[in-house]
Amino acid sequence: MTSGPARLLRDMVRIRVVEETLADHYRDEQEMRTPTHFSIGQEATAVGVCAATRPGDWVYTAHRSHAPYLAKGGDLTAMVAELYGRQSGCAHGRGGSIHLVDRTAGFAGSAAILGEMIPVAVGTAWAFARQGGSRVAVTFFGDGATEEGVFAESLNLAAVRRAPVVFVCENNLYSISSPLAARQPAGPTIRDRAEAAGVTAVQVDGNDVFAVHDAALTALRHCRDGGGPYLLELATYRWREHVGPGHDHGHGQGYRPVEETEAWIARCPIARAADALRERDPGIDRTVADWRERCREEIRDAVAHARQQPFPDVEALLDGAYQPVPR
Ligand SMILES: Cc1ncc(C[n+]2csc(CCOP(=O)(O)OP(=O)(O)O)c2C)c(N)n1
Repeated sequence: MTSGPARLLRDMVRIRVVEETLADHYRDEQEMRTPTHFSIGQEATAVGVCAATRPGDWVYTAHRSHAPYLAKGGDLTAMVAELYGRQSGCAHGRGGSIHLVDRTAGFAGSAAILGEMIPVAVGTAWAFARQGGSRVAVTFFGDGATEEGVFAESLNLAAVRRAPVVFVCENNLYSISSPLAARQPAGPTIRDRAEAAGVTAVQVDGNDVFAVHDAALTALRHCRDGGGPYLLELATYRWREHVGPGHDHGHGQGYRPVEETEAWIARCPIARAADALRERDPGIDRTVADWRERCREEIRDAVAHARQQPFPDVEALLDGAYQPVPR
């Protein structure tokens, strides 16, 4: 039973197991020399949206990249090798966690500069439209990125050109340790700001994978039908620290109230999806346990493989960094 709703649940379970395992290795071994931004707790946004895309659609993300990469079908072995800095990594060991790419899967790239990939996705969408056909570009970013000027410029250009781009804001309330309420005036939401720029926009519960998926299907259809850009503002929450494998609530860091974090953990997107499916499939918990076991083997193999791979040659580190000037 891995079609439709069950597939959405399975994909979330896989991402959760992969990230939990990578976080343990990261903490215990100190071998992955790359900053890691885990999406544990936010799996429904990546899975709900990416499952609504087609293979020809391109996905871009910011730094919180593992979940959308895997949800879009990015190669797990190549991702893990990238985190370990190996030549066989998806960016040849030069990018790390923040610079994932798997063009075969339609995962066009992720980048660390806040807002950087938003205009790139708009440009791609505009190119798709000019080529004809029905391809769509999708760009994931956090609420913090919406405070970059390029976000407003990108909304504007996308609206003027009716570019087939889906803006996916994973609103997890914080930009590192800064709460949204300290950064934005009370009143206009991110959805409101998009609408003011002429972009169709909706707010969705980002921990409800089925609601996210339905909204994403609508957004992508709207783009394919020539309706112009669409923004999904998805309310969600990260369970771990901003960067790194640890938990920061209750550790004296104090920027997130413990009760707030616990309330969001109680709204776990995986538990909620399993609850919703249990009525139709009373055996769902057994199935989830089997998936978890299989995913543990898959990630164990990927880590073992990565650790045997060579690092890039020092002399080759600039390969791909510069392009010859065309004459
Ligand atoms: C232009 C720029 N300014 C600042 C930073 C430092 N920085 C990295 S992540 C981050 C916060 C991101 O918050 P958000 O966009 O909400 O994404 P989240 O981490 O919550 O998923 C900041 C300020 C950066 N990478 N780029």
